Parts: sequence; structure tokens; C-alpha cells
Amino acid sequence: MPPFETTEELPVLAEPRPVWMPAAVARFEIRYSRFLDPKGNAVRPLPDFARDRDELVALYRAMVLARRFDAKAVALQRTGRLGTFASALGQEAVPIGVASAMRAEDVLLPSFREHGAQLWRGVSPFELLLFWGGDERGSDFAESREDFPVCVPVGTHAPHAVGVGLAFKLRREKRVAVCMFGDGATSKGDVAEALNAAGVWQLPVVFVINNNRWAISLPLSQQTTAETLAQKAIAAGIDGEQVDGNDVIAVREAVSRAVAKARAGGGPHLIEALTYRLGDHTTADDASRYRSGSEVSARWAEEPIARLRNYLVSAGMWGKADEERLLADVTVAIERAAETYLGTLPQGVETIFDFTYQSLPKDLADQRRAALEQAGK
Ligand SMILES: Cc1ncc(C[n+]2csc(CCOP(=O)(O)OP(=O)(O)O)c2C)c(N)n1
Ligand SMILES: [Mg+2]
Repeated sequence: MPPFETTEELPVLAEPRPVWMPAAVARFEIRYSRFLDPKGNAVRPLPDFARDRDELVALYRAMVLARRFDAKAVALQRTGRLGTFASALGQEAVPIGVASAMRAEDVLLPSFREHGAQLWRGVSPFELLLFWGGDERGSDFAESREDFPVCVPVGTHAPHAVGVGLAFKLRREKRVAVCMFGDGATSKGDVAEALNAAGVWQLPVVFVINNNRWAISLPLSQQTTAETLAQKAIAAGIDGEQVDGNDVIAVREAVSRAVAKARAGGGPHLIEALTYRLGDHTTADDASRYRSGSEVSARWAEEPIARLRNYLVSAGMWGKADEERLLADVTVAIERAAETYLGTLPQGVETIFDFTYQSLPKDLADQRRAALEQAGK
């Protein structure tokens, strides 16, 4: 018997067993940033723009103007002279931080609570009042003419932002589309699809979630069980981060980075700005029916305007006289806008028919004629 042929039992060698241990194939983290704490103390060195008094005062002024505009709009609605209006009380740092990080040639796609951003970009308070008074001429902005009008349907402008970003990319224009929406909008398919498409096509779009913790009466805890909304970027393969949305410096710094990256061809970005809606959802809402007064008063301690003012005062950049002058200025600007609005004649009744069809279908043409007759024209 050749030596290699044996009947002897060979020891069974232990086969290397395949290891089917679940292994991590990807890891993610969401970063949170803030520069000023709720009391207005700097918690880390400020970015360059925030070392310049004029820059900080401009941000402060814009937030005060937005708040004054809000108060006037609510007062006009309460006295029957404006339509339903969505106040942004307590959320001013988000739109101002966003708009101040954009260039004039970029395009803003706002939701219905971002008038602070529109005002910063040159839309006048008169135009905004016209819009909220139900007059579409208010969306025909004299400035920032390529910015989108207010979007009342929740989240439907997110795919439009992708279209704008795609146009910029195809035309090789170094411009960025900035799309703002609320926490509630992040549960919509439109937003998920927009994030995904912007990621696939690496478009210059910055998405900003204005997370005010409520979608009308639905609290964030019932909106999603995700730990953050910023992590929705991860599923789309794009960068996402969270900022203190009541710290205008943090919002501007994060959006500036995202916008610069997008402009340089680095693709889209999602920023979740954490803020709180101190007022009712709109003038058609009574928030005391679904949330406690103690929750709201606790949140007043974090609001963005006092926070920046405290910083400015403690840095010796702002005093009582500055404050009085500013309040007087913004009051005059808003009162003038309201007077012009109240003195504007409504559009003719026929205009409701005039801007959708090139030639009106017969039934609508009949209605148009009847409406004119009824109006005595
Ligand atoms: C498509 C659509 N569905 C429902 C509504 C009614 N609606 C208006 S605002 C809102 C909640 C939006 O919440 P969020 O996105 O968090 O924005 P916020 O109002 O808090 O700024 C809803 C459901 C709407 N405007 N559009
Ligand atoms: Mg919300």
C-alpha cells in the first residue's frame, strides 16, 4: 500500500467557519453647532463676519424689522384688513441667518413663514402685505425677481428647488437655490424626493428645515421618531447638520459653508435649524388649545433677538440710544408700508381668470363676463 493510501482515520481538521457576524458597513454622525448660548454668551470663537459690528447690527436690525412686520400683519388681520397670516415670532434668526448667507444672484424658495428672509433680499413689506391681503401682485417682487413666491402648500416647492438647481448646473451658472420648509414638511414625499434627486445629480441646492417643533397642533415627537431631522440627508447621501436656529450667527455660518460648497460644485446640503414657534400657527389658530403656557414661556428664554442684543450690549457694541433709534426706524418703515397697502385699490375681479390660460375655455370666459357684469363693468 503506498504510504499515502491509508485506511487509518485521519483527524478531521476544523474547517475555518465563515464568520457571519453583522459588520458595520457605514457610520454616520450629525453635528450640532452654536456660537451664542441662550443668554447671549459666546461659547466659542465667533466666525469672521461676527467680529464686525456693522454685520452684527445688520442682522439684529433685520430680526427686529421682521418681528415688527409680524406684529403689524397680525394686527391688520385682527382688524379685518389682511387675510390669514403665519407669524414667525421667535423664529427670526432662521430666515435672517439664511438670507444673509446668500448672494443676490442666488434663488430663495421660501415657505409661508420666511418673510424675514424675503425682507432681507429686498422684497418690500408693502409687497408682502399685498400678498397676505390676497393680492397676487404682491408676488411680483421689484427686487430679487427670480426668487420664488411664498409657498403655502407644505413642501411642494422642494422639487422646484431641484429644478432650479438643475438649471444652474446645466447653464454652468455659479448660483445656489436655497429652499426653506418646516419640520412637518420633512414627512412629505416631495421633500424626500427632492433631497434624493439633488444628491443623485449633485445639484447646488441648500435645504433648510425651520424646525419650530410644531406642525400646527402636531408636536415633533409625533412627526417622527428620528433623533434629528438633519439625518434625513443621510438616506439621500448628502451632508446634513443641525444648528441652534435661535442663534443667528450659527445659522448664517452653517448656511454660508453650505452655500459656498454648493457654489463650488460640491453638491447639496441639508441644515436643520432648531427653533420654536412662540406664536399661534397662523391667525386662524389658537395654540393654547394644544400646548401649555408653561412650555411657551420657558421657550421665551431662548428667543433670538434678546440673545443677540445681550451679546451686542455685553460686547459694548449697542446701547439704549441705538435701540430707541432702531425701533423708531423700523416702526416708521412698517407703518408706511401698511399705509401704502391700505391705500392700494384691489385688482379688478376679472384678474382671477387672467393668468392661467392663454385663451380661456368657454365656461370660464362666461364666468368672467358674468363677474364683470356683477361688478358693474
Ligand atoms: C400639502 C398641504 N397639506 C396641508 C396643509 C395645511 N397645513 C398648513 S401648514 C401645515 C403644517 C406645517 O408644519 P411645518 O412644516 O412644521 O411648518 P410650520 O407651519 O411649523 O412653519 C399644514 C398641515 C398645507 N398647507 N399643504
Ligand atoms: Mg413646524
